[in-house]
Parts: sequence; structure tokens; C-alpha cells
Amino acid sequence: MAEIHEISEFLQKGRAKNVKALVEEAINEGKDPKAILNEGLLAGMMIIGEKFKNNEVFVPEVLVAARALNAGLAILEPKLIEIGNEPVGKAVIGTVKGDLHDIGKNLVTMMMKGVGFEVTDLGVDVEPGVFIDRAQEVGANVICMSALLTTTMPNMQAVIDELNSRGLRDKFIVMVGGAPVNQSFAEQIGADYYTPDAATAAETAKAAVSK
Ligand code: B1M
Repeated sequence: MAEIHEISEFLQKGRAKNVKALVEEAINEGKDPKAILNEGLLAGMMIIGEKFKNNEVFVPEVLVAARALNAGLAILEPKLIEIGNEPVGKAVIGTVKGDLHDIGKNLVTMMMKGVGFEVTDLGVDVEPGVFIDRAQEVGANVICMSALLTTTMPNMQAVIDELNSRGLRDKFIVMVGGAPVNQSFAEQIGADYYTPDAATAAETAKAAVSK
């Protein structure tokens, strides 16, 4: 019999095959898909997020846990759709134009999925208008931008300028991050939130959409 806490434990160890098998087993045994999600997959990812924030685990551990989360989610998603489980919010995320760094952006994506967001990943080198067009298309309430280069940080401003010129600024929560970004830069360009790491980004986004 599949125990839901085992899903969380295997996820934390990055054991994607075990997570996938246990999720399948739990579904076949008729366990509540929401419990599998919240007490199994998301609970495990929250623990990893917290440990990552406290420097108890590092990027490789988070990436393998994220892979295990994805493996479990792929099996669970059709069931969640069937029962009409609503995400806590919808976000689009990308690395800004001119910037090809995606490791931090991928971590933020996983942590946001880990707290229950539906996340559309726009990839790297994303044109300002694409953030906005895609956010509108998917009905996102959060736009997340990552930048790793001092030369590409101004492209975060370009997205906010375009939101303003399209009269859409108040429709989205705008979050920024990445190694060279800080609170004062975020305030200067008019972003809503700067967060220093992926776990804090996910917690902040969840709190922001529930306001
Ligand atoms: Co590049 N690179 N790189 N690089 N690279 C840096 C960033 C650099 C600091 C290295 C250095 O010179 N010491 C430097 C930038 C200097 C600057 O601008 N001041 C640099 C440079 C110059 C370049 C090139 C220009 C090099 C060249 O070609 N001459 C070039 C640029 C290419 C381009 O983007 N157009 C380049 C290329 C590359 C690689 C392709 C080789 C590779 C990227 C591979 C990839 O991403 N798939 C690479 C890498 C790996 C790095 C370093 C070594 C590591 C970056 C990383 O992934 N860190 C980096 C040096 C370093 O940091 N030690 C460097 C780990 C990651 C988890 O951290 O992304 O900061 P980070 O994410 C953190 C937080 O910032 C936060 O969450 C994460 C942690 O929880 N976060 C957010 C990130 N996004 C967030 C969004 C949020 C909230 C939090 O809200 C939305």
C-alpha cells in the first residue's frame, strides 16, 4: 500500500522513479488526489525549499527533487483536472531579453509549482512584449522575471514600461530576481517584489495572490 508520506520522502531524495510509482499506486488505491498533491509532492518540495534557503541542501539536490516533483505531477495532473483542483494562482516566468542563464529561473519555476502555482515557463531571452502577451493568454496573475547580467537588468524595466504603456500595470503582480538584482533596483523600476531566492519567491507569490 502506498503511504503518502513516502512520496514526500522519496521526492526529497530526488528519486523520480519511486515517486512516479508511488503516485500511480496511490491513485489506483483510490487515495484523494489533493492529499497526494499537498501532503506528498508539495510537502516534500516545501521541505527542500526551506532546506535550500537555509543552505542545508544545494542546487543539484533541488534540481533532482524538482525532477521527481515533475514525474509525480505528470501522473497526477489528469486526476487533478478531473476533480477540478484549482491552482493557487497562475504565473508566467522567463529570463529577460539578451540573457541565457536559466538555472535560477528553473528553480523559481519548480518552487512556485511546489506551492501550487500553474507556471508557464517562457524560457530565456524573452522579449518584453512576450511576457505580457503570454500572461494575458494564460490568464496569469503574476509575471516573474529573472536576470543574471547587469547588462540585461534594464530589460526588466522594459517589461514594466510596456505594461504601463498598454494600461495593464495594475493587472499583474510583477516579481523580479537574479544575482545582480536587489530591492532598491526593484523599487527603482517599479516592480512589486524582489526576492533573493527561489523558495522566498514562491512564498511571496503565494502570499501576494491571496491578498
Ligand atoms: Co554566465 N555570467 N555568462 N554563464 N554565469 C555569470 C552570471 C557572471 C556573474 C560570471 C562572472 O563573471 N563572475 C557574469 C555576469 C557579470 C555581470 O553581469 N555582472 C556572467 C557572464 C559575464 C556571462 C557571459 C557574458 C560570458 C561570456 O560569454 N563572455 C555569458 C552571457 C550569455 C548570455 O546570457 N547572453 C554567460 C554565459 C553563461 C553560461 C551559458 C556558460 C552559463 C549559463 C548556463 C545556464 O544558465 N543554463 C553561465 C553560468 C552558469 C554562470 C554562473 C557561473 C552561474 C549562474 C547560476 O546559474 N547560478 C555565474 C557566476 C556565479 O554566479 N557564480 C555567471 C546558480 C543559480 C541558482 O543562481 O541564477 O542567481 P541564480 O538564481 C538564484 C537567485 O538569484 C534567485 O533564485 C536562485 C536561488 O534560489 N533568482 C530569483 C533567480 N531568478 C529569480 C527570479 C525571482 C526571484 C529569485 O523572481 C522572479
